[in-house]
Amino acid sequence: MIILSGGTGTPKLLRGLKNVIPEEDITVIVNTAEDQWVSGNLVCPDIDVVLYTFAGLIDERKWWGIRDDTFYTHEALKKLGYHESMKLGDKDRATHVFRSKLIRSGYTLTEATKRLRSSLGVEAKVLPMTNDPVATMICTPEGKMHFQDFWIAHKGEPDVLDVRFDGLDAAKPTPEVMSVLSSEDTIIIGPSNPITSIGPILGLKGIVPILQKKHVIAISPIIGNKPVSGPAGKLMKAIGYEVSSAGVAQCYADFLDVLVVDQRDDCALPDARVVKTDTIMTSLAESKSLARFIVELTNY
Ligand code: FO1
Repeated sequence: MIILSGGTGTPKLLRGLKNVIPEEDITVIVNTAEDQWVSGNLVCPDIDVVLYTFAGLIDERKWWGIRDDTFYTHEALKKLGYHESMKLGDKDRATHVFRSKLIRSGYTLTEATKRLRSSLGVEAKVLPMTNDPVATMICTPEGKMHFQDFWIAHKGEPDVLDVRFDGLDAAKPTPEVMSVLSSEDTIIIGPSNPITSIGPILGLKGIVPILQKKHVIAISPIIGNKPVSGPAGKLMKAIGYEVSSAGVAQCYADFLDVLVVDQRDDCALPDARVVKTDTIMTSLAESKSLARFIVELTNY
């Protein structure tokens, strides 16, 4: 089963899915546009949340970082007068140090992620969307800033005028991504923010034409007019989409076959089938239940 992921919505589904089908049957294609070099190391939030979820390490209170991590290095840096806006845990930082060492010695991000998977005992395939640098930049009245600076340092508060993906036009999807996408008939788009979590994957050359030949099932991260979590609403509105499941369907209009929406949502679509279930995943049981629903829908 192939799933596109970014942010924290889809990992909640993966937490359930790994209990419903064999983990080695899952391939996750992950957004890398929110990656950022912090204090000399490459932090890949959307890859790490997926790795930590499969490894059973994710901090499920925040959906980033490692459970029960400590922050001694982050605090020590602060005492020295250097403040990292991304609060990196000590064990989490080890992941970034190892990944960056591999990258500096010539590994691609895909190869480095494969090494991390094996060190963490993750059997699912976790594929970065590209090995090339791409950065989500948020244009605000205060200037253009990296997504992490907007979300963490500025607490997601500035008005959003536009969203740009620096480097996306020149970036190529990896051969591994192209190969797995070609190999399956059904592709799942997880309940992630369609603009900044899934948008960069779709913006890579060649991805949309492949999806147009596939059966694409997306899960809406919006219920009514509110995103389940995160900045999806603000970002969708800024780019001119309605904040609703219909707005999500518009983002995927070029290839969408089925949209899974919450049972409380009254979405109806002219060009895609709408199916309803409980999409809120505040517990493992709810994650498993949505995962079972998706597995049945795909005739896995
Ligand atoms: N999110 C925060 O709101 N505050 C943080 O200090 C923070 C640190 C952090 C460190 C590592 C990591 O992998 C993710 C982290 N995140 C933090 C989450 C991150 O900003 C977003 O969840 C992702 O970019 C997904 O959209």
